[in-house]
Amino acid sequence: MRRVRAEEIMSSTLETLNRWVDDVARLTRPDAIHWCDGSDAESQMLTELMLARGDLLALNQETHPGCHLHRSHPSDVARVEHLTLVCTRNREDAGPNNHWLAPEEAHAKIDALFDGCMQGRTLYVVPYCMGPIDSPLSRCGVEITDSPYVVANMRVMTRMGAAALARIEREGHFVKGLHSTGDLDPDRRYIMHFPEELSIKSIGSGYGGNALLGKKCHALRIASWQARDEGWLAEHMLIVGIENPQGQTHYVAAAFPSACGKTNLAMLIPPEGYRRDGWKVWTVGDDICWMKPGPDGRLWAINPEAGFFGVAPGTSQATNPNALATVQRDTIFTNVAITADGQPWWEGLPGAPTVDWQGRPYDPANGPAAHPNSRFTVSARQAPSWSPEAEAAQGVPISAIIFGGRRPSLVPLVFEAHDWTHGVLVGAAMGSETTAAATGAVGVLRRDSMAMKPFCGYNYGDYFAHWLSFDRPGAQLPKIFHVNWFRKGADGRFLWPGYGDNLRVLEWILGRCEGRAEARDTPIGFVPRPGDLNLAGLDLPRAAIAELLDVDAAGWLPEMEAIGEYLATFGDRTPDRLETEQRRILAALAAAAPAP
Ligand code: GTP
Ligand code: SPV
Ligand code: MN
Repeated sequence: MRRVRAEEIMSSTLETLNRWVDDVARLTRPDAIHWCDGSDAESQMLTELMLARGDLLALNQETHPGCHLHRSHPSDVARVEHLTLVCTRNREDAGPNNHWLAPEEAHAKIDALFDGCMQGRTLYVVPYCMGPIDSPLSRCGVEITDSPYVVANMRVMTRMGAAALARIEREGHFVKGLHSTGDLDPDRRYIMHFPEELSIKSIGSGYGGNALLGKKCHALRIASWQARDEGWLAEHMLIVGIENPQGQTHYVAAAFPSACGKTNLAMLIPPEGYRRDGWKVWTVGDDICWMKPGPDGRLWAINPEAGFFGVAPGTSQATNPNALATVQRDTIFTNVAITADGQPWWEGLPGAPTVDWQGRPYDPANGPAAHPNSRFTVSARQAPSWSPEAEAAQGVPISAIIFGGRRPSLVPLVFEAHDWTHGVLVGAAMGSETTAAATGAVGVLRRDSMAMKPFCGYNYGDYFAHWLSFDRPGAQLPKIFHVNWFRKGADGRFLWPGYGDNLRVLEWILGRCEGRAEARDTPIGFVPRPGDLNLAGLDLPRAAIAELLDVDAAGWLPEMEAIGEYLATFGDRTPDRLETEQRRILAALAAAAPAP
């Protein structure tokens, strides 16, 4: 632990790092500067500090040893997409998918807010590594923050401290992230990205993706920009290993929008019959995936994170027992409710809340007891399903890529793209209902290409072209699929049981990759017939299965037209190959649809 006065900041052998810390300290005027080493002693010191300040509350230490509750400001409970900006010299490079400001104007605007904002506070220098410390696929950054809660979360979510600093000093470069909680006024809140400078500035929020800058800001927005330049992919995807009864493990990466099931799929527990047969599921990552073609032409993937920042509500013994087991100890809970004996509580758990997420006595008239975007922060190593390969320096080879979203109608349970180009179109065309993970209306259907709408750090048209560029001689690309766990019946209830039973769909997907599973060809792709899926032991009406696997060509026509209009919004940055593919499918749908 090195705690120094603001004027003594020569704490790294890297001159550019010292100079940056110095410049930031001059601007923000903290009382003290603390270089984080990531040690247990430091973590304990920070926990005690936060307990003393009321930033953390101890939960029931008998049932939940090492667990704490943090309540964020009620106006600061989710990502703020309208205040998240990508600041490139040329506006077109950020694209219509991003909010934009010219870099000089952006710096001036946000630096005015940083001016003196750390007076009375400690400035923490947080060196971190995204990915295993020894992996060539990993990338480092330094976050400067005045929030001990952010430091504590970064320690769980990244490889934070001395080892990361050593790698940064060796490499000589790092992503710069400057963060302050400011005054938490939503009118003085911005999350700005400067991909051309490899830097991030965030002020006015202490919450999740707005403040833990290694996560969405670095590992997706900045990394996607670098990945485009360097020939790899930075994606909003889980990574999961599926071990079959023969003992072979295949890895799958899946992109679902925020709060649409990544953590749950990554930690899936097989249904009873599958367990008996010897199927096992291994978690490699639950939110972010960095992939790069290996010498064998396959895509090799790492999880750049070291922990889970997972959605609490809905996590239960029935839906995600792995997650529940993971959060029994050493977990930071944010904005959950508590029970009379001080245990964390959220909707979906047994028992009863007595105090809600805002610290008020629980009253159903005030809405849910836990905030719908309440979260747990926990080390990935605590998951019973944590893969032995999760920290491998070379990553894991990906056999299938899955896209999916919340689609109450039209979109079948699963289908397979005809080829890579079609698969990129399927990803680009993704739509999903909005969730509580971002501020704003919930349940509104919007396009969310590759689940990256809030996270792609550059023009989506260029991003689609980058995806297409992986299809080249020698490539052994994964097959691409689309799933929809959220199809609803006429009664408004989900048709598919989801969770553990999603393994039935994964089995078909892997069967397709190995050339074993059957399907019927349709204009939107290959779709299983009911007999092609293993539905043994599943109590589901035949009509529900038929509806889940139906392809309504007449219904798809306007959807495919809307996809064409959407692609056109990226102008001449949209690759021709994608528009040609969209027109091909449109024509096939028109031929298949009954005449009106
Ligand atoms: P982020 O961390 O925001 O990126 O979310 P995520 O994609 O990891 O979503 P998560 O797995 O946390 O799930 C979000 C919500 O969807 C939870 O309330 C889950 O209970 C629910 N959910 C997950 N999988 C399924 C499923 O298969 N079926 C249904 N009906 N709900 C699901
Ligand atoms: C998401 O919103 O996709 C999350 C949570 O995973 S946050 O870290 O806030 O981005
Ligand atoms: Mn996410």
